[in-house]
Amino acid sequence: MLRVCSKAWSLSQPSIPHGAAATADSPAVLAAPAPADRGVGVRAAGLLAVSTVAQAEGVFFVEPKDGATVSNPVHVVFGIEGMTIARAGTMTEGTGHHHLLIDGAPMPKGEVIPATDKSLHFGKGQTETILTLPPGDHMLTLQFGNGAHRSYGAELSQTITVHVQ
Ligand SMILES: [Cu+2]
Repeated sequence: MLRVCSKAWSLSQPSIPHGAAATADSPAVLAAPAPADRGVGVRAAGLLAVSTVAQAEGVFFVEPKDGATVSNPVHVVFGIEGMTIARAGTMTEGTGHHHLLIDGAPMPKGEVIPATDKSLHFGKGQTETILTLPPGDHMLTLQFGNGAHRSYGAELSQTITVHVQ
């Protein structure tokens, strides 16, 4: 009877010496990883659900799609869920306008988005634009900001990469 137990756990624990004490310990050793794995699985599923909801209620590129190969002129269409588009200067809560950062990353919440040839404001409430980009890979970040051009942060942004022919 002792030999049967010993064989069962020795398959995965070959270094544990044979004996009554080791056999008694082994079921606990073997059982421990299973609940831990399930815990990780539940946490991972929870995170996935949260990020899916965030994407559905956030800012996104309608086109081009992430990883797309495009040619000039590049037609870019902006999407937004859960916020209302308003002209620059409108300070009503839950409103703002789009900003397109060319080869730029999302901006921290509250920071004023600069106005440059690589940081474009759509303060009239536009939801699309046409760009001419140098050939090669480019990162495009759509950043939603309030009426005073302050960033709503990474949660109201999307960054994609496009390959310009
Ligand atoms: Cu702006």
